[in-house]
Amino acid sequence: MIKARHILETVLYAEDLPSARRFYGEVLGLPVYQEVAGRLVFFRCAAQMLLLFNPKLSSSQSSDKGPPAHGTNGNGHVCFRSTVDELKAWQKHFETHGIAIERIVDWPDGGRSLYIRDPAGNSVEFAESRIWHLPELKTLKNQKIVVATHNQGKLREINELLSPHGVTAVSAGSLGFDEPEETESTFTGNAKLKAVYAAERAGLVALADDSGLCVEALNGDPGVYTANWAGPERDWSMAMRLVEEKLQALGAATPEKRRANFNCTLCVAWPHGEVQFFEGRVYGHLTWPPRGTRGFGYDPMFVPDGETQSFGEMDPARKTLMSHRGRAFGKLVDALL
Ligand code: ITT
Repeated sequence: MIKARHILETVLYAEDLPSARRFYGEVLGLPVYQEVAGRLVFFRCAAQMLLLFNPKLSSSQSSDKGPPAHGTNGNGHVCFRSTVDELKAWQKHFETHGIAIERIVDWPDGGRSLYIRDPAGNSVEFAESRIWHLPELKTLKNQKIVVATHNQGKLREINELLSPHGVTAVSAGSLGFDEPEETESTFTGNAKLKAVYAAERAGLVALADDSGLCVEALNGDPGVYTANWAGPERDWSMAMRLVEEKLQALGAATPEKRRANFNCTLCVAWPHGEVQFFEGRVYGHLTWPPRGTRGFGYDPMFVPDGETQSFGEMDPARKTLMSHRGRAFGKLVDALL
């Protein structure tokens, strides 16, 4: 189902427009985009617009060409950013819900707005970003992307997270790409390195995941070196044993002394070089001996807070609901899907 995501315009009302203009322009530092003395001031605010209307004038607007009337004496207003395809989808969506389209405006400088009313009579607009000469927000929807991981466990979870969103994912391994050496000392640095490496080779958007287990009693180790602790053969039983030996050497026998968290940093690299990051964490404790055969890596020894099962015992869908990867993905979905 289509869902509203980003607000393109926020509208505020001020009868004393000069004072409000000073506040938003000089105190908050927003640049003025357009103004009509006494009637309106439009500010640019990063990728959104802040519109200031004098309600006495905006609510009495009567032309049937421009936007429908809205103002504090009448109705409020909100505008959601939409692509051309989304505008078509919204129109169909409102028709199936029996909601009347109040007006469709094709603006002289390009771009289309579609207006409806909410049940309280507020004006709700859906508009292309270009009505404000703003670029479309990026989306991964209906794109083909490379998943820059050689870890089959991660790949499985990432594919499950992406598939409901119409994203076609191919793995870096299936394209024959080798693994870049992870030379950075932070999750962000390594996630970027892997994503940029794959994006440059494939000429496609790439998604990388750098993750790890951080154990409090071990001062955050193995952290970014989590995979290395499993050796070149990626022997996870050995890696878990190594963590356990270090905990036992410290006499860490209670859950409080065995606190740990998984971190996941996702990096999306666009072919022209831009990168975006999304981070998620899950806190819990380490149990011994390992329990369960589901999941991958250190899952059998990690028990998330509030749960009795380890990630290795848990149903995969339940793990995703609370996991570091699931949380990082939630942020990615909000921003890009
Ligand atoms: P790529 O770099 O190819 O993605 P990798 O395994 O080398 O694969 P990392 O460098 O990010 O990946 O290492 C993260 C390690 O942390 C990973 O190998 C797992 O052992 C562990 N890990 C990450 N997420 C996990 C999860 O959900 N459950 C269990 N272990 C996890």
